[in-house]
Amino acid sequence: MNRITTLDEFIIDKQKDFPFATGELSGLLRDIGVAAKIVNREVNRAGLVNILGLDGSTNQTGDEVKKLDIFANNKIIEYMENSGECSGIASEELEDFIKLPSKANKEAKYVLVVDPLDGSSNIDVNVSVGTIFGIYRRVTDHKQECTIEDFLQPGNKLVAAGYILYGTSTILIYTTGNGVNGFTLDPSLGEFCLSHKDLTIPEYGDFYSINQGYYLQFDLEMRRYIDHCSDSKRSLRYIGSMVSDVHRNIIYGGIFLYPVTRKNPLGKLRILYECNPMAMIVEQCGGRAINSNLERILDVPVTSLHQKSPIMLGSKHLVNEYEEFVMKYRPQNK
Ligand code: AHM
Ligand code: MG
Repeated sequence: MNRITTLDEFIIDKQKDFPFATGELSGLLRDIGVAAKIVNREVNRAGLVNILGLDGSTNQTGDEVKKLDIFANNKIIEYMENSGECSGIASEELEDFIKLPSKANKEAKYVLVVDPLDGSSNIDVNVSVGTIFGIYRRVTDHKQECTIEDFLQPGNKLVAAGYILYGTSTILIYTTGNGVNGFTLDPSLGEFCLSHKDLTIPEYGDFYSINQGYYLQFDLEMRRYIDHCSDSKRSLRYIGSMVSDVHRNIIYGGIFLYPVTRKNPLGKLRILYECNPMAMIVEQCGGRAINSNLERILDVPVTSLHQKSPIMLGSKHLVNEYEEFVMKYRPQNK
């Protein structure tokens, strides 16, 4: 019988590949894994909150009951504070980044960017949600507190990225820039166990994921591309939860598109918390991620914490095809 490999074992084992590694990144990844288990527990019992009448202002212990995305945000911050490996966090839930105190004699050299619960509007209807995270090495003096410069780095500087999908099972996917691996939570063991080794995305795929309800708000090239997907008898699959939609496309092959619309002329998704980490994972799986100017997402300069971006990512062939449609149909004066 094959012996299972837990997330912790895997992380420690991978660290051996880097003889000068200090273990800080490994520690940080392990702490994210623990925070994910706690968020998972709360996501799973979200439905009970109403049944048990806990959605008022206080819970059994007298604490205020928080919305799940705020709970996830706070839990991740709490774990990072205790870990001592992380010097600051920028979160989709927070207007500004927060600085974490470093442990004595130890200057944390990483910062975390996170969307604690992406797609959280889906929770009340029992649809999958996810956590997205990215880790940057600081660019400022590690002996000082972190600054905004540590966060405003392009995606190509990410040292690690990952997501947790709270679906029919809970899966944690991560990369440190050397391939992608996935770990499924075994509830009986309470451990993430290696389930998707060296994950790759199919080069072709039959799925396209886009909010087609905005069709009339899309630009011409996007409308033509969608028509093409439909003409090619591809299946439209859109959960409205980026992690779930991208995960399916990684496994089966497909493209996820969140373009500019009249309502969101800069796109809707945040480059720091959503686009960059997901782009790194998809690229590491062998796929592509670009914006509507056909720039590689990971090379786009990041100038503010909540910067938005249009994004198209997934199987290489499908993203290449989208690129061809842009070149063919984009009006010359645009
Ligand atoms: P959120 O971070 O507020 O949850 O929003 C992000 C989500 C993505 O997961 C999803 O792809 C997108 O918003 C859906 O948006 P829309 O309802 O406009 O299609
Ligand atoms: Mg989000």
